[in-house]
Amino acid sequence: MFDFFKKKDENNREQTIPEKETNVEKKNIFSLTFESLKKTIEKTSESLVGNVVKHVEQEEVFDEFILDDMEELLIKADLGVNTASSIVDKLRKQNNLKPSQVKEYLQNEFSSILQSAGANILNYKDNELNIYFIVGVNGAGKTTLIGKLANRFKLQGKKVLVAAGDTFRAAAEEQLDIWSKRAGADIIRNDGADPASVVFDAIKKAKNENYDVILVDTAGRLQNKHNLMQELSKIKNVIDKNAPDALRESILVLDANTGQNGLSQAKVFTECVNLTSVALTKLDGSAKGGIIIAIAKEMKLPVKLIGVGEKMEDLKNFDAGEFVKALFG
Ligand SMILES: Nc1nc2c(ncn2[C@@H]2O[C@H](COP(=O)(O)OP(=O)(O)OP(=O)(O)O)[C@@H](O)[C@H]2O)c(=O)[nH]1
Ligand SMILES: [Mg+2]
Repeated sequence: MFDFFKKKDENNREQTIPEKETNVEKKNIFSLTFESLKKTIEKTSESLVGNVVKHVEQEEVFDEFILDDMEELLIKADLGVNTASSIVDKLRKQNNLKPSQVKEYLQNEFSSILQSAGANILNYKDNELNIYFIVGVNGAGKTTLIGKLANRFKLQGKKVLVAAGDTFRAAAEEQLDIWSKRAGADIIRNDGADPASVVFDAIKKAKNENYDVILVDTAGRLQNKHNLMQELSKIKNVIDKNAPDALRESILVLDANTGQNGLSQAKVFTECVNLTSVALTKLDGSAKGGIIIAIAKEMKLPVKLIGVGEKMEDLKNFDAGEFVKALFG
């Protein structure tokens, strides 16, 4: 499979791959099969759907006790208080619904919430510079995501530059260096420098040398550290000012196991850098994937990528329709 893309790369990088073939390859490399998706979100499905449905569906009517229980179970499944109560409040008003229909009701609700957050496809413009600004708390999986994304873009024949904007943590640049070498991407690093200046240099190089993609790594930071959050705004301003015509995505990397704290992360990070999407990492084995729905509902932010393991190829596209089907399937 990989040879297919590599061959295209070596022979003629500019040539468009016929759409039909691209889709086939994308489905194989960049998407989980339905069965793997089901397995990956098994625990999330149990907590978000299985537990609720089991508790509710045998009842005769939706009385206040059952509705309260349902709300509590949804909150426990990392849906967040606001999203859980809005789903239950809506149900309260639909007095013709029976508890036996709870599964169908939840499925429709989750689908429409995810759809209303926007498209799941990572934005990319051909023949333009595409800048992906990667932010998140410590250890969320930012550097790993960049390595995986660099690999993905290289497989698609793109010219990729990685900007080592984490000049803070010891060995961060080294880690990024290893990932970019593995992916075959170039790197800009300037150990100990101001991250904004590394990003400035990266944009300059990318423009001069016609890169397709810049992936900007940043140091992990807790959302309550005001100074560090200000530093992110500064980097974002450098990107906006120096590459106003580039396609720009600001991606929040969220560890799926963070649960509801992810909402507070999304709120503060988006205030600083105007997020366009979320990458949910470590979904493999997590029972807390319900946060995807809370973020869609409260922040109107689409999840575009999911991390399902530590290896290069363990980055997959998120497909809201398939996700809901697998949750309920
Ligand atoms: N199982 C699993 N592990 C992951 C995934 N993504 C990242 N990890 C692991 O999470 C750990 C942290 O990953 P990093 O990429 O270093 O995280 P980071 O956000 O760059 O960390 P800081 O730069 O310290 O803030 C590593 O051990 C990764 O292998 C994933 O999707 N699944
Ligand atoms: Mg890192």
